[in-house]
Amino acid sequence: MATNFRLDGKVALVTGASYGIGFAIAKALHEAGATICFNDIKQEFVDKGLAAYAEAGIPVHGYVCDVTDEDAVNALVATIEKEVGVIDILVNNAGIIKRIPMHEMSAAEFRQVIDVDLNAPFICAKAVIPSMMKKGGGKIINICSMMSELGRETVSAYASAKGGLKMLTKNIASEYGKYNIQCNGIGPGYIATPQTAPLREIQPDGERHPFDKFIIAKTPAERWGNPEDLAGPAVFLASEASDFVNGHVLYVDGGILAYIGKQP
Ligand code: NAP
Ligand code: GCO
Repeated sequence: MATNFRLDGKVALVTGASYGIGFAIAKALHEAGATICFNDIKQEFVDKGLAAYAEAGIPVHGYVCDVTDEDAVNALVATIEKEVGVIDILVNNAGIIKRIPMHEMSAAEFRQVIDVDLNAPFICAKAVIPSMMKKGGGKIINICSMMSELGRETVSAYASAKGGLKMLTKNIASEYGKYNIQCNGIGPGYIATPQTAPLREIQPDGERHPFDKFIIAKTPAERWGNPEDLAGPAVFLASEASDFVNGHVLYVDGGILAYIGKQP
């Protein structure tokens, strides 16, 4: 049914979803009927996540797993299949950023960002695809970025990874569309989460951060996004309603990519 946005009976894994965008997406998928699994890199973050989901009244399965570790991801997927069921929806959300001028960034730092933001989505998608093929379909949603399209000072590794993730999205769609697997991206604009907190810090003189003002001037909606702004797009891309949407990146950016920006 092209109008079926429900996810009843579906199992979803949202990576790095103890808080922030991942948590909001997991909550939305739960409200649409899916059973939620999430992971985070350390037990203390999983515990915090479990407490946050419990407070929101959402039953979840939480696991410790570093998404860059292929053996650990394969073990996680096997455990979820045994304890919960085959993963129907994978959301590759876990991500990091390092804001360092490129000429000062070490190759090790660059690699670390590529490892979490690009290699890990490959590892996680590779781990779930065989069961999706056997089951007759599945949904993979990669959390991309404005930096899948644009560059800016200090984020060379992040932009390289998120640009690569856009192309990985298209390639998974190309390679597995015939198995009824849809792989799409969500490209959030500037969303108020811990990841972007340094860009919104109030200055010693009480003024808003210059980057905060810059983003408001660049966004037709004239505000930062909230993690909840990604809920509807995630449910759409996880549901039957998007069964003929494949290899697309849905930018949820308040219009940033359409706009030249407000004249100072
Ligand atoms: P966040 O608040 O920093 O959350 C990211 C989550 O990923 C954290 O829970 C983090 O764990 C987890 N994580 C990091 N490395 C991991 C690993 N190796 N294994 C497992 N989990 C790991 O970020 P967010 O702002 O919610 O962003 C979520 C996603 O959206 C990221 O991919 C980000 O790049 C993307 N995004 C964000 C924005 C934005 O404006 N905020 C915009 C566009 C795209 P810890 O608990 O260790 O931190
Ligand atoms: C930055 C930001 C961005 C956002 C986001 C934009 O330093 O420019 O952190 O990269 O997090 O990915 O879509």
